[in-house]
Amino acid sequence: MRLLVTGGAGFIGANFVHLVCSDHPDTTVTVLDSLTYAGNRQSLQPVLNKIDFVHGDIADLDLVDELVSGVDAVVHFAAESHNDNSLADPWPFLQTNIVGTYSLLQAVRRYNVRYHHISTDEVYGDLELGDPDRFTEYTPYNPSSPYSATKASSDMLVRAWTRSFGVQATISNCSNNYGPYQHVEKFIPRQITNVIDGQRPRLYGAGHNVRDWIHVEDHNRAVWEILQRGRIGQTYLIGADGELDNKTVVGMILEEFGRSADDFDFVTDRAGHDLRYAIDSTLLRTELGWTPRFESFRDGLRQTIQWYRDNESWWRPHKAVTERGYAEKGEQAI
Ligand code: NAD
Ligand code: TDX
Repeated sequence: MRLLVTGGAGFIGANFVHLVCSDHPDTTVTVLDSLTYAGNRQSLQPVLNKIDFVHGDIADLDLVDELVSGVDAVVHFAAESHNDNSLADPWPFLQTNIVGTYSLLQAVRRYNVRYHHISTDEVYGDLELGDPDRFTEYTPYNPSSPYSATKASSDMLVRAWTRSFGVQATISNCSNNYGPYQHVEKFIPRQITNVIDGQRPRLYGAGHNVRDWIHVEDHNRAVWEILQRGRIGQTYLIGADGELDNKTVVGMILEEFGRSADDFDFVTDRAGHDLRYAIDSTLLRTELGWTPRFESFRDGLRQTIQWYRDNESWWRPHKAVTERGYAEKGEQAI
């Protein structure tokens, strides 16, 4: 199979390319990535001799048309992905997440190429704390942030192109990922690298917001299964029953470094901060037989901490500028 992977220099996309190169070496991979602040060619260093890397924008209709004409399938990871940035400046989110998806859909429609769309559980909005409810494939869309609204919009485009034009598409909506190669702006890497630097982790609001954590490898193995055996037109939710509140996660990180679990600062809350996400992945498990391999979050977290300890040269150049960005957005200890 000849595969086009968009956003392959980002966190999840790079991990996906590593997985495909190691587990499915008969697959030819082309990565299309515009190398925004979140893209890092170094994340693909170990496999650069096995793939084609194209530096370009998914919203470039001519480039996308040319690349899609030469492949059997597209897996679309590229996005502006950080909620806090979408609150500060929504425009790049509309351009990449909506217009970029449109550009890919037009090309896969033209060449009848299989398309898998990577999305997020955030399109469903949030759940109450302590509520037994979880998101399913049939939960109504109710996005809260500019980021999640643009992801919801892109999902809607995929559904429309599938129904109206017969595009051979599947969609997956996954919960919060953690693991190697995640940008230091995101919650877990930010706190790990703060602690490595002798700083205190920074918790938004009261730290009681809940996220449903999944290791990036488990997410990507599910994506591969959906690409191979998913039903066209179907949405699959991906989640590993990993609900934890943010304060608990920060406590676990601190403990792994031998520091007290309450050695953190509360800082300004995120505007519109979603309370809780939780995924019911029954469909994926029963229909495609997927199960997560990372059964223990603590083990996955420990491995991730070790990766950040071992790969300081990967994240160090981005740390100070990211922290400056948070300060400029008005983050303050409360
Ligand atoms: P990321 O920000 O780490 O990586 C995004 C990548 O896309 C970067 O390499 C960037 O350079 C590239 N990119 C951005 N704009 C582009 C454009 N216009 N043209 C080409 N490339 C462009 O993001 P991530 O965390 O790896 O997320 C990947 C996908 O998974 C996104 O679609 C996101 O919505 C989705 N998702 C993420 C999570 C999570 O926890 N991180 C959870 C569920 C779904
Ligand atoms: O310093 C922080 N302190 C803090 O308490 C940061 C950066 C975050 N948080 C909180 C906010 C959230 O409740 O931690 C939680 C996780 O935050 P993020 O890492 O920003 O992730 P989230 O907003 O939940 O979105 C993530 O999961 C869904 C990804 O960034 C999205 O791309 C994905 O769609």
